[in-house]
Amino acid sequence: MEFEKITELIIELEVDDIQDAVKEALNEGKDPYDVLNALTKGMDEVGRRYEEKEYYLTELVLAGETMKEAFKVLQPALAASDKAESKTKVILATVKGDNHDIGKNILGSLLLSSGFEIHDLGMDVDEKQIIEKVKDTGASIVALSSLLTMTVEQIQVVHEALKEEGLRDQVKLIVGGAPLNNDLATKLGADDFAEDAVEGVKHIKQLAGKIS
Ligand code: B12
Repeated sequence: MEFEKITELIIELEVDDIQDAVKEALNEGKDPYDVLNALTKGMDEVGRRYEEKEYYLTELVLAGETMKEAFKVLQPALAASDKAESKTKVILATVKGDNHDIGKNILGSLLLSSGFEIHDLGMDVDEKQIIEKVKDTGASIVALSSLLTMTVEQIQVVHEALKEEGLRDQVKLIVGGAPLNNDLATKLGADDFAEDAVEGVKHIKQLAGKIS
């Protein structure tokens, strides 16, 4: 199974064929992270086509579904490829008003594979749900995703709410998503930003004091 073929299946929205292709690649001994890379490349192209108005919302939804199918097969392979580490608790959420969860889910899967304990609150999550979860779990990391320019300020809302509850010093806040960068993340009160999910895992390991 060529990586180009996997990328193509995402671009062509082949929701029924993607699992077999991923399985085949893994059976051939391909590195699960290379498979992830091929899938992500496909999503990048889907995004480009959407921006160029070659694809519409229907295609975006299908691309999301295709990605989710692929992940059902890829996730266990990613988990097996990493050694489990001690369980730092991470709360994951896409911010209020935002219904994009593919990037967040990839980060979640990679973190799970790296031995983190994940509490995924889903999408469109407000600050109250996050506060409640921090109190419930005693999590030390909150990882927020925002894909819409319109919703990035929700990061500041969460930062302020954590401060008000006296919880801000107990948790590290890391954020990601296309409209964000290091400067903006800092301005919004976050401790850290990462460009993609693989970098995100590295940063979260650092924040958790697992690597220096
Ligand atoms: C798929 C998609 C959708 C799907 C989402 C399905 C789902 N379940 O997620 C659907 C169809 C629902 C959708 C809806 C909309 N979308 Co949309 N969507 C996209 C698209 C094509 C791909 C996003 C994606 O999944 N990428 C693949 C993943 C793997 O990448 P990612 O999300 O960027 O995540 C990576 C990194 O950012 C990072 N990361 C992400 N989160 C986090 C968090 C942390 C802590 C860390 C460390 C890292 C990290 O790691 C990830 C993996 O490496 C993008 C275009 C694009 N090129 O990004 C537009 C895009 C994000 N959408 C856009 C828009 C405008 C919308 C709509 C408003 C459209 C509409 N008119 O209704 C709605 C909004 C609905 C809502 N309230 O949220 C715009 C946003 C523009 C902006 N800057 O505000 C974009 C950029 C397209 C465009 N150019 O116009 N969309």
